[in-house]
Amino acid sequence: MTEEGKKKLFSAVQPSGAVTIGNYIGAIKNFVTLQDEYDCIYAVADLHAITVRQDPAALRRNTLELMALFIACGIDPNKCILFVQSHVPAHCELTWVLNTIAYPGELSRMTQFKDKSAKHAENVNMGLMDYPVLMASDILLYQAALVPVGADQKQHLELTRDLAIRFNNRYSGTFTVPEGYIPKGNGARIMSLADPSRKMSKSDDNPNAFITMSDDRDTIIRKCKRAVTDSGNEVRFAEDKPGVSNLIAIYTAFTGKTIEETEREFAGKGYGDFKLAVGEAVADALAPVQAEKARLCKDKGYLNQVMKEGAEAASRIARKTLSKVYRKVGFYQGE
Ligand code: AQP
Repeated sequence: MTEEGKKKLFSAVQPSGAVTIGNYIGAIKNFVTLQDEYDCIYAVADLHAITVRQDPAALRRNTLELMALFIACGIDPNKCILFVQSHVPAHCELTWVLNTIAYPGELSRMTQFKDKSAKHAENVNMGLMDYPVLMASDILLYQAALVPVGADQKQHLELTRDLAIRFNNRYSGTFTVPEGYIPKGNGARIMSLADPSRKMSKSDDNPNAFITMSDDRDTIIRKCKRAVTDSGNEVRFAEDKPGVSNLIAIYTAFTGKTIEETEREFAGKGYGDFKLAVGEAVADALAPVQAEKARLCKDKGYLNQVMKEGAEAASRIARKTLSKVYRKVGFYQGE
């Protein structure tokens, strides 16, 4: 499990659908890179997922599959703590306390709350508004110094820092104030293939807007071929070319090539050749991950064991912080 002395790092992904290459490039890819340097704690955020309506059977399946995907992508349960958020009750308990120092005004101003409220107008629930407080609890429970997330989560991370500072000021130093680890430049925010002005999201109604980590080769290539591009036919990374720039970001993330190398590689070639190459690069990179994930999904006993051990290890750290918080706010704990 984790080692003493290293800085702690926390992050999570919601099992709210099939994980996209946006989630992978913005978050999971970094989870793997950082696991040797930090004491890493990664969760499947099922408590967050129910802030929008989920089919219960699909949620259970997605939870197991996400755990398998983490491992198939290279996260090593012997180096990191891997667990399911609802298996550690301290997340809900700390959320309650932090709710008492969070203001409705700041929560209703969050971009994700506004976007998701508009998208799920029939189900604007308190959990949706409280999402960032639960996220703050996730991070602060583990005294995480670093949080690898995509750029879309920057605002929530800022709120986490505000809540930590607010609590520390009111009750004396309790929480580590975390820093974000957001991929630099083009990988931070992968955009929708159907509308490059919106981020790629696993809950998008249009399946052509995203590539999932389990899409097969033909589907990946078809989606890349259909991706919305810009006028002209020059493969160049530029602000006035959001569609092509997004495909370049995806291509560089999966091939390890730079933007300049990519522009040179496709100089004089049209969008058609480039889109095919993007599709092939993504499919080639995902094939071994998909095979490993399929193997792991057949071994439920192993996945259950990882989750159980992960929840136990996470609980040990979380309860320590929670008991400190309870003491600070004045809850009687027996003296
Ligand atoms: N398009 C993206 N580009 C880069 N990073 C992204 N992330 C999400 N979308 C992109 C990062 O993935 C991690 C896990 O995200 P999440 O599942 O916890 O929630 P999310 O940000 O709300 O992701 P989705 O795909 O948009 O899910 P739904 O549709 O269910 O809301 C986070 O670190 C996030 O930054």
